[in-house]
Amino acid sequence: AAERILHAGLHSKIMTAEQAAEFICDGMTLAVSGFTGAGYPKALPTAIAERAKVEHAAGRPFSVGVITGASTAPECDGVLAAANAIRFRSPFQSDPTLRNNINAGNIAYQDMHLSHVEQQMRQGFYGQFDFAIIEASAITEDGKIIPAMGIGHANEAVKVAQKIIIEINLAQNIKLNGMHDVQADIGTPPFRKPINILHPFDRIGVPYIDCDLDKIVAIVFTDAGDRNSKFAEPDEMSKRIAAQIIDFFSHEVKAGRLPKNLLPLQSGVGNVANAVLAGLMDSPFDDLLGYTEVLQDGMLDLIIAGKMKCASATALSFSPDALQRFNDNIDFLRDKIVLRPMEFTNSPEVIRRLGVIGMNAMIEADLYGNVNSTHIMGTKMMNGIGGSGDFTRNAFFSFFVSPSVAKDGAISCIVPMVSHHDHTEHDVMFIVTEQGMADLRGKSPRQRARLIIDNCAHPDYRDQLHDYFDRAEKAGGLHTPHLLNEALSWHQRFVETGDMRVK
Ligand code: 0RQ
Repeated sequence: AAERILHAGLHSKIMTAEQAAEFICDGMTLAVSGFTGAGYPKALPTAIAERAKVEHAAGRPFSVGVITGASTAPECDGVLAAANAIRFRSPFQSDPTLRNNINAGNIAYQDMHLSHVEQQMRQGFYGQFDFAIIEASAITEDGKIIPAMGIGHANEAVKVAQKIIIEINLAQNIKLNGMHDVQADIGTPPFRKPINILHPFDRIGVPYIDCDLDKIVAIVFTDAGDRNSKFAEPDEMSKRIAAQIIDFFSHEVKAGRLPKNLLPLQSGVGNVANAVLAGLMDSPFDDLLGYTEVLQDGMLDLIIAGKMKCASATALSFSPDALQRFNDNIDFLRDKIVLRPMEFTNSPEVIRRLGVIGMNAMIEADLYGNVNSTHIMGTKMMNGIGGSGDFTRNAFFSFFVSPSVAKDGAISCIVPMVSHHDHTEHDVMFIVTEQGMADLRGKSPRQRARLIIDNCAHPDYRDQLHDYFDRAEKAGGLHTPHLLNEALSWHQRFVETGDMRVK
């Protein structure tokens, strides 16, 4: 373990996770590293959760605020939520125990555009950060922190926190050293400087996180792996969605509106997003580029196969098999993958400059192209908006993908009005389901509605949608027709009967 901490002066800070957890007290706010199941601490959260249980058993309150990069895993968000140790959580999560507690009203959750998080930490919107808890793969001789598989907000966390606890993960490949690009200070408005990324692979910083070593109060070890969830093999549904996007790319290249190697690709979380990238493997496109926040199996395989030249991300989120391929090929991948803080991977400035193609999954879209990515039936949080808004609004092409129905057809993912707005009709360019694709560019709301119903909605719901739209048009208000007392009735029907279909 000692070879992971080359700075001799820091050896005296090494202790067990249980000892380090004693520093954490009720009411504190913690900046915890982690992004989409990578780069989160594995040992310390369990020790903090155990501490919470002891305090609760003694009749004392114990809960903390937790601000991460994005989602973590059961051994971080899960154990803390199960121990009732979280009072506030931001900006993204996907753990079932945490989600249930948020939706039961036990945990206050703020859903945030990920590109906003670091500047809000800097500006003190979350209050004082008592501790940063950061996963790292090593610490160099001069005390530089080498992150692990994800950076997220870790660079900002160590800057703003009063004290720092570092969790060194012995399971992480030591050869990750050199793959990160942590930028220098970009300043604060009105003196903020441009982020000088002109190509997805431009390096503009240093390959480590710099921090005030006096703030480090504890270093703990773990050898637990990242979340490494398995992806489903792309099913027929995902393949049909992917094929339409790839056909569209071919069409645009032929028409001279897209370069032959497309534009830098961003792909969201989940199986469909992964399937689009898997589909590109057999496509005619070469020398692809990635500019994304989460790099999953599909993109890794494109790079290993030589189809993608390089990719920029803030976290590597792999299935167990893909992790093996990553480690087996790490020497080849070192100059093809760069990991940055999420403030940079998700920067509207860079996304707009590079002309990124954004592809994200949705929960539902409405007739006019408004998209809900976060709420089930308008009231219950699923995961969060994550980076989907950063990319969608600033992308060269913004795609939203989803199967046309959920829950065996009881829910239509095309509805009269979305039950929560994450991405407005102004940002959404393409909606794609297994039924077809709607290109919303250059179209008025009413033109969009017919296209979305006919191309994207499931046949079981088309008549019902046309009926709603026809009656809304007759009711007047002919720019964006709606029947206000009926617009959310499909959701209400599902809540009451378990089915959106009119029987
Ligand atoms: O529920 O698992 O209980 O069956 O929602 O649906 O189809 O498996 O889709 O896993 O791709 O997730 C939008 C949630 C889609 C995700 C969302 C139910 C459905 C199923 C999941 P079950 P699928 P996915 C970069 C980008 C926001 C963040 C983002 C997400 C479950 O993509 O969180 O884009 N996006 N980040 O049955 C009720 C509907 C439903 C529905 C599906 N209309 N109503 N339930 N479901 N449609 C990454 C980061 O930002 C970090």
